[in-house]
Amino acid sequence: MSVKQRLMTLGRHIDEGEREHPEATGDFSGLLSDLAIAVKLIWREVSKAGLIEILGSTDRQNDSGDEIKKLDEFANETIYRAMDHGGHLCVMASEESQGLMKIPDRYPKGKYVLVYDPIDGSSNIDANVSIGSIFGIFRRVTPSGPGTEEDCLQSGYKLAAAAYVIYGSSTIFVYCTGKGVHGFTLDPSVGEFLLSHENMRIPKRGKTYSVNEGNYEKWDANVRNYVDYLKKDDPGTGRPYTSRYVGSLVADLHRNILHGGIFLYPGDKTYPEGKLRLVYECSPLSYIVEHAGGRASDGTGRILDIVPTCIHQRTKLFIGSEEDVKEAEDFIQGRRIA
Ligand code: AHM
Ligand code: MG
Repeated sequence: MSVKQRLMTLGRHIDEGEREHPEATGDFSGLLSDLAIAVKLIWREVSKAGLIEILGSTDRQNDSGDEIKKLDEFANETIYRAMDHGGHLCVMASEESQGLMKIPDRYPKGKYVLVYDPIDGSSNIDANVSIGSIFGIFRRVTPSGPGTEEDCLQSGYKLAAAAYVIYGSSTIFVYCTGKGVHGFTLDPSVGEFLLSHENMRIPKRGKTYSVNEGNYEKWDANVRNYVDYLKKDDPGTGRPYTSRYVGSLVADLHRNILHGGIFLYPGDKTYPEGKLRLVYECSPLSYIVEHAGGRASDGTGRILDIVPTCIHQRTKLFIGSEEDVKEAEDFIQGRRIA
């Protein structure tokens, strides 16, 4: 019989992690378990999305002007409803909700804060392409009572945990509480996430780049230079790089974590500050990538060091293999040209 990976459920992994902290109250593992239930409910809807009337536009726009799909709303509400009464959280914030998502008065307020993107890659929903969810968990900074904006507007380096999910050819839940990055694949027949990717480490350098190159004309010269450089045929250097762009950040990033590479969403004429959101997209993913041995930058500094000033703040993002991101920073800051 061949040696196989330990048979470990997500729940047991979370419990074992908590047992390493004798002072732990069980709050944190309770929170993560609630989150896993929300994810399974979303997975159930995603996997039958073609079968029921969940697809299609609601003919409304979210705060940022993007069209809200029904599945985004379902996921947004499901996560909120799974997390609002456990007593672990004091406040939540989501890409699909304009303001803070308060814990109802009737429920106890906890010491953690949840920020999330319920469905990432939502433009892919009705094309059956992989989509995902992103989560960040902070400790509250206010002492008690309902959480406030201050609790949500924390730099990514203060995260207590982060997770992402991909609803793809299989559904995978990847999480990090500061001790390694671990991936669990859902076995739909038993409804359990099983450990499939223990202690994920991103290669120091990859040979794949992920960017929406349709924006080339809208980039500044430094960004164009960098992408031109990646495409140059230069035998012996690994270039040209392979281009892979799903259009779901989580899916592109997950592939790059496994195989190495860089994802970039730089500033452009439409989004001078970058398109992606700092608080509930870039910070949690940067936390995970750094813990997997990678790097995440806005081109000039570490994503995790940025202090957010509003919940829906955007940022430029260069994330992935350490050497690739460092090289990108050299180009973005004009220290190198192709
Ligand atoms: P979303 O959370 O509203 O789906 O937006 C974020 C997504 C990322 O997943 C993806 O990388 C990017 O936006 C795609 O944007 P574009 O279509 O401009 O390339
Ligand atoms: Mg998103």
